[in-house]
Amino acid sequence: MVKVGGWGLPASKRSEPPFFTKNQIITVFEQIAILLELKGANMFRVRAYQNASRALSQMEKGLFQVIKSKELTEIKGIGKGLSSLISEIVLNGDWGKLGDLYDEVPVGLVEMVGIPGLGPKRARILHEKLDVSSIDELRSACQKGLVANLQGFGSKSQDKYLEGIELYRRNQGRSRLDVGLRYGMALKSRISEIKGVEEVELAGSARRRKETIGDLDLVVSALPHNHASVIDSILNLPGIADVKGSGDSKISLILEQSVLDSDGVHGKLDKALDESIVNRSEDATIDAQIRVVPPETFPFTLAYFTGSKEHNIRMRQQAIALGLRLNEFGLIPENLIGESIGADAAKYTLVCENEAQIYQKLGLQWITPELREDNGEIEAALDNSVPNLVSQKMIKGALHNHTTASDGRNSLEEMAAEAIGLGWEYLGIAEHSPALNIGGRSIGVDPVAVDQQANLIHDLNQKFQNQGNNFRIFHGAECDILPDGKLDYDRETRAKFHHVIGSVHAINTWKSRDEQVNTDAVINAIEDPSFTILGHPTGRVLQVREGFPIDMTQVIERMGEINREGSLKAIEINASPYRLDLDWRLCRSARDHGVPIVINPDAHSTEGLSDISYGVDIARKGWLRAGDVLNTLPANDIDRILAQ
Ligand code: DGT
Ligand code: CA
Ligand code: ZN
Repeated sequence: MVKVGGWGLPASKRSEPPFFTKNQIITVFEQIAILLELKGANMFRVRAYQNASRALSQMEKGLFQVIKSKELTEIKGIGKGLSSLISEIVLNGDWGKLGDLYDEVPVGLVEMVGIPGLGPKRARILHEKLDVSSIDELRSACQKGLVANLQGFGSKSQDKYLEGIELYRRNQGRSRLDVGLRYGMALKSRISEIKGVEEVELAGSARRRKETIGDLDLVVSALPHNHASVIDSILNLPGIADVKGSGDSKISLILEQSVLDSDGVHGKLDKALDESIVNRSEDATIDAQIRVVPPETFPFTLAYFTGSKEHNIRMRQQAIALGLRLNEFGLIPENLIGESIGADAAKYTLVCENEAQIYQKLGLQWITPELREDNGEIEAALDNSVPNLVSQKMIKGALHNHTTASDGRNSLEEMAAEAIGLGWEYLGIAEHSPALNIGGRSIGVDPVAVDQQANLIHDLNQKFQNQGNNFRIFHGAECDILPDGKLDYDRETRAKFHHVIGSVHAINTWKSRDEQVNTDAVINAIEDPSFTILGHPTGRVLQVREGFPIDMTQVIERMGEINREGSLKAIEINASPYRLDLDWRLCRSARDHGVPIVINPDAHSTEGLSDISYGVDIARKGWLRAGDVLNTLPANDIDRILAQ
């Protein structure tokens, strides 16, 4: 059996139909398509599984219902053969011969498909021509130059695979923040419904809002006489692929996608994410460690497992200096503790009803989880100067979003309506400029279309005004920063926009160049008078590719200078969970240099606008206050500032 995270046929946990859920079948069919491609099967067979899996994910009705009413064969994309297989799976729990396929393909080959930029077709060729059957063998073939010499591959592919392997190894077993949070929130919500549970919180890196999550940590409070039944109920929740371990107070689980499905109450998976970006972590599993503790221990256990480890070490030192011992069980005076250890010592603990009281007893202001990275938060808390961080309700709009005029999926009106629904005062549209090519085709907006969009925006704004609606659209552009540091469009066209977001997109060119050359080019673009906001500054895509080399310190310093001279030059936190770029580690430096930050969802659809929440998380993690974030300003102020 293939043992790659989340690969293989699931086992049914039910004794009557439906034996498997729609999502389980979707996942298996996606995997089967990949296995068939790796085996070199007929492309029609591969497509049949791909199409069926897509049809299932777009189907709105419940699968069991559709099967019972014999409507499955009427669904477009599901052929006759697969429709009867699906019925077998759901009604009898029988996957037919699909299990064999998992045994026929070498595990290493499946793992290779997890490398960003390497699909099943090419993995098969590498296997056949170079006898490569694992990631390690592929790496050594690349290092020997064998891949570069292979027909149809070349040294570019070889370099790409080497970088992809590096990235894969580093990210192995980690999930993007949005994926981790969805699973985590779903599990939290399911646990909160269990009888006997007093309280449940997400801890660990998810609570600290790291850009990627290794495993989930949850802390559950329950009265001791309920522990056994609570643990039993948790083990019987849907969405558990495997139980790695379970004791009196600790459970270690592997969660699969079905923790999310059912009614949407427990969190839905957004399958409509940008399909141009390979996204494997959605199909993968995620581990969860759950601790069940009595209510009086809960705040200590929560604080401990929230981490970070570095923050905990500082907290413990703080305690020691006061003659106290801090651990996951309590805050215990050294002179009382004697020989007792662990949970036993907890009976001597000082009473803390919540986390804030733990911090208070250590002479500290409470520190919000996002800041707990030992980046100066302890010093700030000692000094009563923990910053008052920006929050989502302070956001009044966003400036970087796309519509169908470039590569977005929704119209201007639809995007505006969604923004109004979010309570925003404005929406900035910033379509791509003509230089941006995807698959040899420009997806940018030419100067004529720019004027058309300007008129459309003018009319819509007029309409909002006539309706007494305090909402407006700002007409910007996401203008390519060309490799030579010039901006796309001519000066006259650029002058028409409310704001110009300069972004690097020709990433391969920039990646192959020297850091200083890139830094100079970006600074050159920023110095252009029309330039207002630096979009996704490094071009990274989390778990897919690193950004291009650039010295952000120089960029931030130069932007600070220009701001002091009176021209607005802001940096975006691109809030798409694929990017989260500017990195949170650099936010405070931008702030300290007087460079405003704009949190932008870079939405390509109405749903995309709500990605703003991840950007706010990252801004908070980067110590930013409302005053550091441009789009906490009301529309009139933004209008005035952009007009300068
Ligand atoms: P992850 O899962 O890799 O994304 O990162 P975390 O931060 O969730 O780390 P994890 O899951 O290993 O442990 C959760 C928290 O438990 C961690 O942030 C701090 C605490 N913790 C774990 N091991 C230790 C340790 O050896 N010492 C201390 N002081 N704290 C620890
Ligand atoms: Ca964790
Ligand atoms: Zn962009």
